[in-house]
This record gives sequence, structure tokens and C-alpha cells, in this order.
Amino acid sequence: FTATVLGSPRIGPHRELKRAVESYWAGRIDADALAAVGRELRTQTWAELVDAGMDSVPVNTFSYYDQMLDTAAMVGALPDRVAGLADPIDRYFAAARGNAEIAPLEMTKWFDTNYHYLVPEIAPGTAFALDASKVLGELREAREQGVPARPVVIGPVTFLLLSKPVDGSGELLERLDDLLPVYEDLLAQLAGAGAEWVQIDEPALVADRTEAELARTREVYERLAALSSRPKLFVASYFGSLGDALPVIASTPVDAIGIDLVAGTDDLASVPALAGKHVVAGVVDGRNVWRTDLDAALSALESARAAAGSLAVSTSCSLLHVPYSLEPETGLDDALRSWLAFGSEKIGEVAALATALTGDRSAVNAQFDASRAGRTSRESDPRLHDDALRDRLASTLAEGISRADAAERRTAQNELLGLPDLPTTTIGSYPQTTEIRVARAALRRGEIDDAEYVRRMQGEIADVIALQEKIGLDVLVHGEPERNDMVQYFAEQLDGFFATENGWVQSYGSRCVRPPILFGDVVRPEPMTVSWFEYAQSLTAKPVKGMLTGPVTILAWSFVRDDQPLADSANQVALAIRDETVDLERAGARIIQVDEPALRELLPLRKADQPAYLDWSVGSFRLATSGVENTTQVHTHLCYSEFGEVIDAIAGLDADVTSIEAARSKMEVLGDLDAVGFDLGVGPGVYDIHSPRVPSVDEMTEALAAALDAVPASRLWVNPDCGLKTRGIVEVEASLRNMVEAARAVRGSTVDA
Ligand code: THG
Ligand code: ZN
Repeated sequence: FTATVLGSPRIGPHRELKRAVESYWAGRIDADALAAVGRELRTQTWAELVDAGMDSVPVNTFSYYDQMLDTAAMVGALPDRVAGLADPIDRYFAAARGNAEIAPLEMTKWFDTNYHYLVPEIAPGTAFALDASKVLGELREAREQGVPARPVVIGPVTFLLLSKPVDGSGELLERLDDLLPVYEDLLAQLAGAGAEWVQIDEPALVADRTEAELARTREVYERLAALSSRPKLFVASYFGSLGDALPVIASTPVDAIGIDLVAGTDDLASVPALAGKHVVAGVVDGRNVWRTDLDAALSALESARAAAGSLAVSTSCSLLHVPYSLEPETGLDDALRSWLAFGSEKIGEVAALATALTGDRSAVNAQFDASRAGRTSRESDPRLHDDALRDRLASTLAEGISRADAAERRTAQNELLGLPDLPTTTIGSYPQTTEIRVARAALRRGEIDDAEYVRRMQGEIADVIALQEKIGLDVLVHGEPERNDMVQYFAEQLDGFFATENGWVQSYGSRCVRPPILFGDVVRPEPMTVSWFEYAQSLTAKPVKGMLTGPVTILAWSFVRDDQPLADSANQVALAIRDETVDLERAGARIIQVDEPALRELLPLRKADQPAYLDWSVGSFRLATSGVENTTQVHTHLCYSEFGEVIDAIAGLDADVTSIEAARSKMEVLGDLDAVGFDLGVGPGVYDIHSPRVPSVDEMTEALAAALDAVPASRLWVNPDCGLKTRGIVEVEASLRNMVEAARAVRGSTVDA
């Protein structure tokens, strides 16, 4: 084949699958109706690819929830706890979402993207067994429609490396001997069902891999390639360079190798074995939204062709990670539109490149001209280069981004704030009520004006402040009713960002996000949060926290510029946040929280790239938070408990108080922090907000006692482990009352009447 993509989005151009799946869960539609929506979406997806000229079309990239879960189901590795459910679709969704009795699989990030997959659990007793019904069904369906279908499955190496050993399982690659017969059986069945090619995804090979892992990988592909009845094998990698894994895969008898030429830097000419392979060259970026420089891509393809036996043009990864199409975006100006390519437009780029590569360059002159025009327009647009901003950024950085000594700050802040030991607070958001959603929708439809919207949000804020006063919390928040999303809210107010109308991308399961597009230099035209803060603080004598999102998280959850280092974009966002902290301080905020839940998410896959990332990411946080006086207490919140490689960076943030998830890890994280000499304030979450259960006073008293083994009372804060946006108000009030009582019990004071 000569033109393809590695995979397609599946949520539906207007989130049809999200609606269908959620309706099915709610019992409003039955399994047949759900299946019909899936079938219709697949048909549309394949037709678009065929019509655009793809001569090999990925199938089985559809999913009702997640491709790792699909793979677990395919190889018979759903957890035992769902086995009692009779219907396979019930077992599937129970593994994904749990139910009253069954805990779901854990979810974690898919490499360094914003997609989250379900982590299969492999126990010593997991008996792998093939259930090829889904992939065979989609293959048959596609072939019936005349689609040149190429089934896609996750490869055995990636599947095991990304799974979680449970119940005493050891190193999971040891299970390859049990798993490979399942893949052998699968390949035979796919061949029998008429598949000419199969795509086996092995993205785990773009992270650092040991010699032993590479040796096992070689064995796997030698063995699969040796099968007498099999489709041609296309091993796909994406999200980076294959590095040492490239000669390993190339030396096996597989037929095709997919290489990410956007995120990766593999030198194909240095791998002689590639001369015998079909190379699937990922030159169209599958995970960012910029229009491809077709001239540059064509010359990359020509070099690749010189190193390969034969060549196909492709995307760098599945199009799962970008929105479907630019077409519904009515708010784009012509310039911005000419710089962008979403899913549909990227398919067109692959087709144009494939045509140009086969020599019929004149047939695609118009596409090449448009690509060049977009590039020229982008390079010359004044919004990409604001000299005043860049000068101010340089001079702020030159002045330094360190605050005074932490102990000195602590003294100044204690004097100003006069808080008790073990102060109680919450992370920031309160439940998103129906009234909030109704008001937001009414504003969008023009049914209410801005003044009425503000009035309604102030009503919500007043309720949340009154509730916190009643519960007896020490440091209050305004509850964030005005924020649809902690990144989009800021992106909508900053110059240099574009917020799409319909640019939905699947985040996990039926959940989607609309990542803003950072296209230009970042300027804050006016304060973004100050009036909400002022209103909240006017209602109480207790300190209300100013609440902001940090620069790394804003970038992590946006589509970012590819024309300058991420570090430069981070500093521009940081300067805007810094200006906001200064305005909040001026408006009377004594505590300002800058959340960085995504600090760990952007960590590069390769160890060698991590120090540079940690350096600029920590630097941008310090730039954002070092503009305030010593008396102003800076908080941050991080949404995970196992810091691993980022533990030093957490200390490097130099936030006066850091709240973290700890309830589920039994406070172990405090020991990890201690080990790197962390001596700032810390609020280990004393209960897990991811469950509706109301925690008892006793269990939180115990958690605090455990925390006090690792942290002195003078540095310990008391808070839940994350924001309360997704919880119900009744359980929130009950849980926080118990939390405040636990804190008071531990302080040794009696509960106030
Ligand atoms: N904001 C953004 N990105 C994120 C998160 C976020 N990425 C990581 C993590 N948090 C993902 N978690 C979620 C949780 C809930 C939803 C999406 C991602 C969600 N989305 C709504 C839905 O699909 O119905 C749509 C929200 C909307 O209408 O704007 O519930 O917090 N940027
Ligand atoms: Zn959190």
C-alpha cells in the first residue's frame, strides 16, 4: 500500500458515540441500537478514507471505550471479577467503569498524549485465550463494503509492558510464551478471513527499553513472521524514535515497519536492513493540529524512500488525538484556518503526498501551493511575534525567578495569616450544580446576558462560601462555578489561544475535551479571575484562595505551537499567570494557588530528555509564582501520588504549600518527599474524592496521625485529595465536616459548637 493513516477517531464527528454509549449505560437504548451507531460511524470513517485515496484502511480502531481494554478482551485478560457477568458487553463495561460491587481497571495516560487507557491486570492465573470476534467482525464488515481493510491490534510486547502485574505476577514479559499462541491463532484467523495486512502496534518500543526487552521483541517477531498462514505483518511505532529497537525490528522477517518521522529522529539510512522492508513513513503529524509543510514532508519521504525497499505515506500516529474536521469551526479567521489541519484535512495531506511521491506532482499542485501559502501567512502573522511581550519576558527572567528563602516567607505568612496548625482547606472546585450548567447554556444561547450570568455565578459563590463557613474550614475557595474547564477558561481569555467550537478529542471512555490551540504569543488583555475572587473575599473574613492553572498544565492540555520550543511558550503563559497573581495580591488575596496537575504528564518518554523538561517546566512555574510578596502564600496542587522521576521537581517548584493525592497510597508519598529534603508545607489528601463514600472522622484522624510521623504539625495541611467538582453536595458537606472534626481532634482542641 502507498497511502494510509495509523488509526481514526471514533467518538463521532459530533460525539455520536459518546451520546450512544452514555444512553446505553443509562438504559435508554439497547445493545442493538448502540451497535447500530458504532456501525454507522465505522462506515463513515472508512468511506472518507477510501474516497480520499487511501489504499489500505485501518479497521478495529473503533472502540466502545478503549483499545487496551479491547485487547485485554481479545486475549482473554479481563479481570476475574467481571467473569460472573453473563453478557460480554456487561463484562467489558464493568471492567471499564466498575459497578456497585466491582472495582474498575485503573486508568492511566497513553504515553505522553492526553488519551487515557485502561490498565489490564495480569495475574499468575490469567489464562490467555483468543476471542477474535470484534476484530474479525469489523474486518468482515469492512470487506463487505469493499474497503481495503487492514486490521489493527496492539502488539504483545506493548500489551504486556503496559499492563499491571497483580496477585504476585512478576515481570510480565515472562508471560510472552503464554500470550504468543493467542497472537499466532489470531494471525491465522485474520489470514483466513482475507486480511492481506495486519498492523501490530508497538509504541512501547519508542521508550527506553532494556537489552532483554529488545531480545524478547526480536523473538516475538521472528516467531510471528515464521507462521505459515498469516497476513503480511506491519509493525507500527509512534510517539517517538525507535532508536535501538529499529535495527532489532528491521532484522526480523516482518514485512513493514511504521516510523514516526514527526516526533522521532530515526536515521533510516543507518539501518541497512530497512532496504528489504516496506517503510510506512509517518510524516503527517497525527497529534497536533498544524498544516503539514508538504515540501518538507515530500523531501523527508524521498530520503526515506532511498533507505527503504518500498514506501507508504502515513500519519505519525492514529488520528485519535486530533478533532475530526476543521469544517465546523466557524470562528476561525482565514489566516488561522489556513495554518491548520484536523483529521479530515490530514487525510487529504497524506493523499497529496502519496500522489506527489508517485511522480504525478502536477495533480496536487494546488495542495502544495495552499500548504506554502499557509506557511507564509503563519510566518508573517504579527500575532506570532509580540516584541513588547518578548522584551518584558526577557527582562523579567533576567531579574530572576527565585523568591526569598522559604523560612523567611513562612514567618511572614504565619504572621499575616494567623492560621492554626493543621489548617483545613479544599482544593478549589465545588460540585457543578444543575443551576451552573443551565446558566452556562443559557448564556451561550443568548437567553441571558452577561450581567445575569454574573449574578447567578455570584449566587453559587455565596452558597459555597456560606457552606465552608458553616463547616468551619480555615482557608476558603470560591468554588470555580464560572470555569467550564481549568484550561479552557484561561485559554478563552488569553490572546494567542483559539478555543474551538467542536474540536472534541476523546480523553477516556465517553469523556472528551476540546483542547485550545496555542497559535501565537500569549498576552493577557485583562485580569481573568480577580472579580470572582474579590466577590468571594468580600463575603468572609477568612482567607479565600486565588485559584489559577499553571503554565505546564495549560500547555499539556492544549495543542501547542510547533514553531518555537515548548519552554518559550511555557514562559509566555507563565508571564500571564504571574501578572494575574500580582493583580490578585493587589486585590487582597493572601493565598494564591497555582495548580499543576499535568506536570508529570508531559515528562518525556526517554530518560535522556527528562532533565531538560524538568528544568524548563519548573522554571516556568517559578516565573509564574515569584512575582508576589513574601507575605503571599503560594500553593500548588498535583493530582498524583507516585512522583517517581518528578520528585525533585516538586521540591524545585518552591511552593509554600503543596497538596497532593495520598489517601489511596496511605501517606507513603510523604516519606518520598522527606527523602529529597522537602521542607515546605504539604497537604496530603486525607480522603479519596474519586469515590462517593463519606469518610469517617476516625479514618481521617488516623491518616493525619500517620502524616504527622513524617511531617511536623507546623507544615501539615488538611484537605481532600482533589477538587470536588464531580461529587454531590450532600456527600461533600458530610465529608468535609468529618475532615474538620478530624483536624480539630488531632490539634487537641474540642469541636466548636
Ligand atoms: N481538563 C482538560 N484536560 C484534561 C482534564 C481536564 N485532561 C486530563 C483529565 N483532566 C481528563 N479528565 C476529564 C474528565 C472529565 C471530562 C473530560 C476529561 C469531561 N468532559 C465532558 C464530557 O465529555 O462530557 C465535556 C466537558 C465540556 O463540556 O467542556 O467530563 O480537566 N482540558
Ligand atoms: Zn487533583
